[in-house]
Amino acid sequence: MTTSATYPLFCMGNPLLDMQVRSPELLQKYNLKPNDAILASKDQMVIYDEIVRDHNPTYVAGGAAQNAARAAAYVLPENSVVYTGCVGKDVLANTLRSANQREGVASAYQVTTEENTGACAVILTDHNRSLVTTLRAAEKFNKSHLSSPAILPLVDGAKFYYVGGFFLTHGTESALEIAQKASNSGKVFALNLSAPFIPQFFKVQLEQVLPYVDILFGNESEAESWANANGLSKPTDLPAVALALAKLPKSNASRPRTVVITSGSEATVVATSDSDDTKTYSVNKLSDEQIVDTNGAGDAFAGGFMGAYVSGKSVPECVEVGHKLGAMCVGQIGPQLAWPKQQVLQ
Ligand code: 26A
Repeated sequence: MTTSATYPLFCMGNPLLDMQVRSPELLQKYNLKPNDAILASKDQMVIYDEIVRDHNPTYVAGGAAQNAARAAAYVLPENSVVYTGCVGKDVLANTLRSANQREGVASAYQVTTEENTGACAVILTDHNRSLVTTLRAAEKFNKSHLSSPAILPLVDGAKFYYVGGFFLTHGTESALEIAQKASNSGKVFALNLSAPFIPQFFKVQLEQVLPYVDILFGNESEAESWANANGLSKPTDLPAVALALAKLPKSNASRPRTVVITSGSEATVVATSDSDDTKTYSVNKLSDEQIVDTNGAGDAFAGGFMGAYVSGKSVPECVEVGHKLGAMCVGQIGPQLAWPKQQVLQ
């Protein structure tokens, strides 16, 4: 990144290269759920070599927040989105940089020589995707990067922030720094729950960040996981769970918290802290033939929503843009959108 410009939307997460394969056998062999996102256990670490050796994977830029950043850039004017995370000094990182550049995201990576760039094995079966991640360089991200001379102006210059819940596996201090800055200056901080294991196993970290969250994204299984971890009586009642999340204490009282829970092809639920009612927004179901794979669909939704939000659109309009980009992503291989660019924001 060579520019000193500032960008309205600052995103942070784990930059990963996705390695996609379609293989029910791999699900079985590595004991994976068809639809999940996990960190690879020691025993599962051999999956990456096996995929390269035997499965001819498709490589695509991934990393949940980075996917969302590219989706936001899709609907915004040039120079609107910057993304940070930690990569290695390798060709994987170059692939990610190229995708960002092509799609209008400025890469403000921290670069480590200690590890290679992270990777995610994406095992596709039917319309499901199982994500198995090795973070490598991504978990070497250091909070000092955020106050380094090149990055600090980008942090301070932004007006909207988007952080992946996945980042809380190692980077809670950095997430808190951004979240608190945003809250103290009345800017908008958005977080994605990212995966069921985040509210389950990173409950404390999530609790630390939630008071600063203005916009919270999640899907039905993440909402259920949060509800279970917090003892809610009806963990599958999405409107009730969304409302409970919206009503959690909030540090910046100048605007309500908005909680947006997607549910695949079922309706999206939105709750806000200033109301006891929730709203639902139906989703246009795609036919089987229109579905390529579902990897990155939730990120495309969140990124589309954020892009529209940054443009000053209302929440119903943001949901509509999110639905459009989610559907568009499902029609492409992996976390990608349709090119040449289609006009999404009116
Ligand atoms: C910490 N973990 C497990 C992760 C991820 C992740 N991004 C950040 N951290 N595990 C999977 N992903 C990404 O999620 C996208 C789909 O939503 C994958 O790289 C994939 O592109």
